[in-house]
Amino acid sequence: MTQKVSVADITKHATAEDCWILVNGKVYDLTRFAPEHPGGPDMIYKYAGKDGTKTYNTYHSADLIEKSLLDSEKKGDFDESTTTPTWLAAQREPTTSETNPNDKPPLSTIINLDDFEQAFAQAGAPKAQAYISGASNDLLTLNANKSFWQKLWFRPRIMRNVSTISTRTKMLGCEVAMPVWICPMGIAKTAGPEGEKALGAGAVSSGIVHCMSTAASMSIEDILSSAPKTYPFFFQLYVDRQRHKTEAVLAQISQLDQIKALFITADLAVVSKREADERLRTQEITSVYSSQEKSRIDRKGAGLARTTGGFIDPALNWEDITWVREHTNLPIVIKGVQSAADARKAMEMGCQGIVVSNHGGRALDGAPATLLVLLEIRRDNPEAFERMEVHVDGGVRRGSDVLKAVCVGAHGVGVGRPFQCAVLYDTEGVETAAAILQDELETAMRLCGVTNLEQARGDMSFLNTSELEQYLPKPEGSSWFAGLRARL
Ligand code: 173
Repeated sequence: MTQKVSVADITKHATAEDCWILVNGKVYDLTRFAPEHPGGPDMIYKYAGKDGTKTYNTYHSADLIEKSLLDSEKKGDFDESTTTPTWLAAQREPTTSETNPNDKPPLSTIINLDDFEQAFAQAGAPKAQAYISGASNDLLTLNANKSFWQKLWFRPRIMRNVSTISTRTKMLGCEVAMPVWICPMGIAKTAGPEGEKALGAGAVSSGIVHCMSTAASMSIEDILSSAPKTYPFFFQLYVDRQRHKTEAVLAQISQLDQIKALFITADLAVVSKREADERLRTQEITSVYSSQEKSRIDRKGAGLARTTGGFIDPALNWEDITWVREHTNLPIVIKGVQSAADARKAMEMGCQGIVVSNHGGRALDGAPATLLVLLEIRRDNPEAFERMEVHVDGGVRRGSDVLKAVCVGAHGVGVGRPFQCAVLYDTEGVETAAAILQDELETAMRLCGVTNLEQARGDMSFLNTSELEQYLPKPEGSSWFAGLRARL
């Protein structure tokens, strides 16, 4: 028979050295686990001797805690009959940043992807908003990603009978309605209660693919349950400092037929400085902790990203591709390529694909706009597009951006924040975001005189790149700077 744990019992274990917490009706001893909690120990100590259910459920799948703890740490069922008004009052959150009282605009008023981000800014939980919309330092790369798509112009053809067109294509072996995938993004449950399930189900009804994140707030099985048993997904991998954990993840996903490609994130060796996120978190911590405890908070700020990203292995290097290959037969896609030289390296290592990405401006601020890198690869290493799939993400907000990417040669395009913000409206929001992109892509194709994507793929005669050329790095060895080095 399971042990019953009373309020009096829990409150006896309310310190970092002896820390019991109530989660979903069960009481756990988290003393041993807290220091290794990926979200940082403070997030756990905040609920020592208390009910942490609400916050736990915002970030994690229900079964995670059971999987992470030893049997001896599972203390038993919470005895509801022992609650007192004082204890219940003490369980109220000390911060208001979890919720936002503003109403969200009706979904019918949303007509483009930017509207989703605006709706989220208005009605999403402030902490989630800071995390999702945020990017590194001065947001240089975030803004450049978006604005450079607007410097690439079309050269349309006319009178080409565009009454019937198709956006259907194949990405990494998967038949899709259009060459768009939903980027991997952490903790989607902070955006809406259906979280990653909304991303999965929305992808299914729109005929596109969701690339699920290592940092998801739901288990892989939960996310897969949003789709029919044969529907494809991609999986994004962060390599863990504890390599055996990554090996276990690879073993797990290798068993799952629905996962069709492995995207290894390579552009975030360390979590960068996300100021919006850090400002909010710092405020929250300041209001919760005593001044003595505050000294534990380092000078690097304490945003959600930095406190949860410590597991990411900065030792990751090209040789590790061989190690990953030993643990999976899936196509390997390197996500985060930011130069033609690294695209070549991935190709030479035998990878099946790359994603030209700078993590949506959330990694190195000052990294080039992804469109510029895509063009650089096309100029300096066009073979890459033949020998593997070249994908791109970052700042894509219009179906016409998707067509532009395809004309440069891309096989697929990742879209992130707008989909995450659409989770505010659950699956229907995600479907609406995809339908908007689909409609915009079709319209752009018709108005460019393109009836199917194979006609346009890699055909730069549909594009005018003159405005962008000045921003491209000079080909290797020919720059003024390289000349200067040679003279020294
Ligand atoms: O961009 C991110 O926020 C991100 O990829 C991440 C994932 C896990 C932990 C920290 C950051």
